[in-house]
Amino acid sequence: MENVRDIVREAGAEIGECVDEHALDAVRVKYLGRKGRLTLVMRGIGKLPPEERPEMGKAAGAAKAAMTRALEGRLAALKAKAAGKHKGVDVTLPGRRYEVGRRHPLTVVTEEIVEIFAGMGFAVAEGPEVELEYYNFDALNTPADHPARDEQDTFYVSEGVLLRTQTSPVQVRTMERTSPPVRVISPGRCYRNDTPDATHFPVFHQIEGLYVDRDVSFADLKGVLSCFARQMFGSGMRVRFRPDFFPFTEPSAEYAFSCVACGGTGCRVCKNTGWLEIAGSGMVDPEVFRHVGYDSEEFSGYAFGMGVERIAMLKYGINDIRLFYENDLRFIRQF
Ligand code: 2NM
Repeated sequence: MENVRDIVREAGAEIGECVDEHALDAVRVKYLGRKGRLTLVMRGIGKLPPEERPEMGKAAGAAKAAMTRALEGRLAALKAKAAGKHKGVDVTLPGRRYEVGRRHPLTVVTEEIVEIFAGMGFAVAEGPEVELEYYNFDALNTPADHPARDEQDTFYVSEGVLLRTQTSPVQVRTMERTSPPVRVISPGRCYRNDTPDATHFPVFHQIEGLYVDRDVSFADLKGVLSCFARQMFGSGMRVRFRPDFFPFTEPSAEYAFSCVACGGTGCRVCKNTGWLEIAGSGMVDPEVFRHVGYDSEEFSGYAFGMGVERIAMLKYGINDIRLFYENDLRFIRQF
């Protein structure tokens, strides 16, 4: 009997010291296994005198039950502890992902156009989007009664102050403070009171170019725009000029590139003409030179403009200008 009580006490102490399931199993085998200490005691009961057997059998049975409970309790505690440990940091989980931003397609195309003209010697000139009516219209020889000045077409901020409708006022400002030669392009945001549709939006982007020097001719203009067309859309590009009218250039011409979709044979994109109208150009009107103090007898210059959205739509095959302004990530992520 003394022996059984010692066995239970020692087993209890050993179980309490177990730090994992493996150690716990070793203790179970040591006491309850086939040759375990308690097992041997129980086997020996049959050899005891008959009157001692019932009491010893009861004590050994109770000892086995207590030991089994202690083993199960310790096992449950070890499992709970192990589960608790993993609630902290699970180093096997993938790291947190951060979204990476990218340039807007209009930024990408603007930078590409700027790079091409930079390669031909043009510097970038920028100016205010909230502009004086003088720089946006008067200095550009636009008559007081010209429809473009109408509140229907132009956003006025106050008397004589408006949101620029083109980036040419930047060029007027550049000429005002520098003497020829001047060779600049002005990329930037412009505003016109247009109802949005597939090809119009009240905010849009323009890039205008200007070169003023002695003996600048229309042939020089044709040269830079042809060179630009080929760098932007490929060596097969052809450029067409047709007479047009702008208040700030004389003579003026609209220019077109051979269709980027069909190469000029005719398709849906070019409405079977083989040509895509890009924008306007011309030789700077002497009236503009007079406003900035240039002598039009000594200097001549060409100017041209183009819509960034138009170029981007042709480059990427986009059929609706509004997509640039919706910031739908499914669209934005493609560039
Ligand atoms: C265009 C078309 C034709 C232009 C004129 C000037 C300036 F300031 F020199 F007079 N800058 N840009 C011009 C000429 C712009 O855009 C369609």
